[in-house]
Amino acid sequence: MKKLLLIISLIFLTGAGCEIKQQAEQPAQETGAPITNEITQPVGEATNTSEEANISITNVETNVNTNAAVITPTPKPAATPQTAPTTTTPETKATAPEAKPVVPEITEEKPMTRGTFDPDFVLEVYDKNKAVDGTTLLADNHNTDKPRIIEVNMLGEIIWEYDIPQDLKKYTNPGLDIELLSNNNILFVLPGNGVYEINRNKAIVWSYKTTKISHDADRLSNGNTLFVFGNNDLMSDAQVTEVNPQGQIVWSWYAKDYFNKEPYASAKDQGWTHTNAVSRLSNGDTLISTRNFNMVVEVNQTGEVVKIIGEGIMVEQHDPVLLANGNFLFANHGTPEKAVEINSAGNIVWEFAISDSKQWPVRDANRLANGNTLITTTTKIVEVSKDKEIVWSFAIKDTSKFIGQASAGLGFYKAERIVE
Ligand SMILES: [Ca+2]
Ligand SMILES: [Ca+2]
Repeated sequence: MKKLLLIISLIFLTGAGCEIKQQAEQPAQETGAPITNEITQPVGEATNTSEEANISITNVETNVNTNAAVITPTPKPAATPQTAPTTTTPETKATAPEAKPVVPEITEEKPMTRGTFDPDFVLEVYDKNKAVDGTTLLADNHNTDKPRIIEVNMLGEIIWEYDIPQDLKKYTNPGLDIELLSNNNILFVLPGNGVYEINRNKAIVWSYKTTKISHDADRLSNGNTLFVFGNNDLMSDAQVTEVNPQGQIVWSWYAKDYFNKEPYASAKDQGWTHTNAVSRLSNGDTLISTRNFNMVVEVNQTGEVVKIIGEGIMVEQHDPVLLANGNFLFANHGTPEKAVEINSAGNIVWEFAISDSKQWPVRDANRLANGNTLITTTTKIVEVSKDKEIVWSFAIKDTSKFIGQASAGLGFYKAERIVE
């Protein structure tokens, strides 16, 4: 039986590009001497997904052309394949104290779906042993001429892409929200325009058009779609609306019915409430992130507020999620911005700070199956372990235009790790 050894070694250096090197050695058919074939091609050109290979990933020095990758086609294992693992010893430069070698070893591996690496991005960290294997679906608006939804593999290669239609590309802010549906379609929000469902062939299969939508939409288990409106919302607006597949409004929630009183009534920052997230809980209640109130409210089916969550801790929070353990995880603004987990008593039980101003603002935090957290900032999507080690980091390479308020409508917005 063939045995496949996969060695992944990764060094990340600040500003480094990424080189992918596939290597294999096996006895030459006649001489027994190792043979190595190398071809050079840009990252992202067709890569062989069917051949079995030993893969090593090495970030290269900053002066290396990051388009260049050395890819060595791997012969099928010989009758007596070499089984001893080879270890790549990372180079550590004195000038790059951040260098962080990781040498995970995996003995069996389902082939990764390969794609095209966009040189505008950089895969800064990939710890094969600690990251949750899968793909990452994200909204990408680092090039405002080409806002898109992309799915990348763990190497950061794009394996699926949907460009927002040209006539709609101005509707990306605030909140180009994306969500993978159970039918493998993708639901996304174009703020100020509508919510769309597309299939993997990039055909729009459902939509609901309204100018009063922003930030977040969810497909519910009954087939309805729930969305928020918080971009310059008025007291007369519904902050949350649920529509059925036929586009009829079946439920709505008006903050004015409960919060037309101080200190809430006078709130104002890009709208009255700037409500930016909603989710339907298993008990039928609805969790609503009223950003300008710095809290999340749980409302019952008649819209009555039954619980206030995060008061005193939340600061312009984004995308709160109720975890399986009853805690809440959310992206929190403030200085520094953080991903924060609080328990049902309202105490912080975990947090991860993002102090790099180029990553402002932080707008998504998702808990993954192994306890890691996927955090989406404007210029990076980072996966961090429970003990706060960054185990995967996918970044926009050129952050020069990410300055202050201009960053809010640029770059990444939300991301989901998809695990089969
Ligand atoms: Ca959503
Ligand atoms: Ca989320």
